[in-house]
Amino acid sequence: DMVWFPRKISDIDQAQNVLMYGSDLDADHPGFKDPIYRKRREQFSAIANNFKHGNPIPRVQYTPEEVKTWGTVFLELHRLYQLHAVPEYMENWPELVKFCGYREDNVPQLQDVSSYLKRKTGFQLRPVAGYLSPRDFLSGLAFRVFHCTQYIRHSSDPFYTPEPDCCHELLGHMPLLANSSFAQFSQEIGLASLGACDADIEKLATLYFFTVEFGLCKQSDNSFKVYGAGLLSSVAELQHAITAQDKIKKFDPELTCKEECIITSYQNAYYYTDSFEEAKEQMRSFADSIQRPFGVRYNPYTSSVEVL
Ligand code: H2B
Ligand code: FE
Repeated sequence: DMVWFPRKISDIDQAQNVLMYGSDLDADHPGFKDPIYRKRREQFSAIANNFKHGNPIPRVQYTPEEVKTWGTVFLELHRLYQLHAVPEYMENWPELVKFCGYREDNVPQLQDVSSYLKRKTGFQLRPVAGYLSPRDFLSGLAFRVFHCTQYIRHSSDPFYTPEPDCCHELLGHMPLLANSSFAQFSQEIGLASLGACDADIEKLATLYFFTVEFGLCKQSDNSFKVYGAGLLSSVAELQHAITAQDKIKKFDPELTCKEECIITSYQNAYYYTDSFEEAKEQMRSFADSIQRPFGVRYNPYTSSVEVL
């Protein structure tokens, strides 16, 4: 039997398996002992759980404390981007400032970013209550839907979060989803995941992790610049990755897909390609090697997947 997967974009309403946190926080989470934070997180969970494809994403009035946490992260990272982010990341920054309210004193609204991306690369955002299952997360990418958390990390530790939050999404992921080559790369990983067996989902999730979350690109002067969102949203690990040159290896899907993803600490290794185009080519041939008894083709006119 074929495993179920979304065939049309509204089917994503049925692919919302949140694995961790959601409204119940784990004991080692910095917000666990803070009843006000937990209560606040329930509001964000309600937005995500009530969301249906095609709805506008509700706007959130962030509290002064939340805006302060955002501002702290924003300022520190923005300084590092000038030095370490790939040019493709910086390219769209002025538009994010202009159209989406990227400022130290303002947390951008998901709906504004979603409208901007839709115009730019066809990507749209969907609010999610926490860490989504890799299968569901990847299937969203097949339709150019990016699941985005809307809550912000706990104020006690602006530079650390054990789970994705809106600082990670907005600063780490959004600028590159506005790049058409990167958007296509993301969608191709997603399409390769549809209906794949669990073992292949795990390989694709690992490749996603070491590219989209932790990847680097070699520049024409042989230096490395960062495009991975996990690095572009972590002050400490960004500096670590860029100075640990012996840990930077050439991306090779066959080998990289067997590496361990470390969620709560620094990676043992980071992977680079010479360009997004190269990562895309390599991912494409890897995806072709995945055994599926059917093919899929995305129809952009109907936002649906044809099974061949
Ligand atoms: N869920 C959420 N909310 N944000 C992510 O960035 C994310 C996710 N990443 N689930 C996924 C898993 C990714 O690391 C891969 C595909 O497992
Ligand atoms: Fe991420």
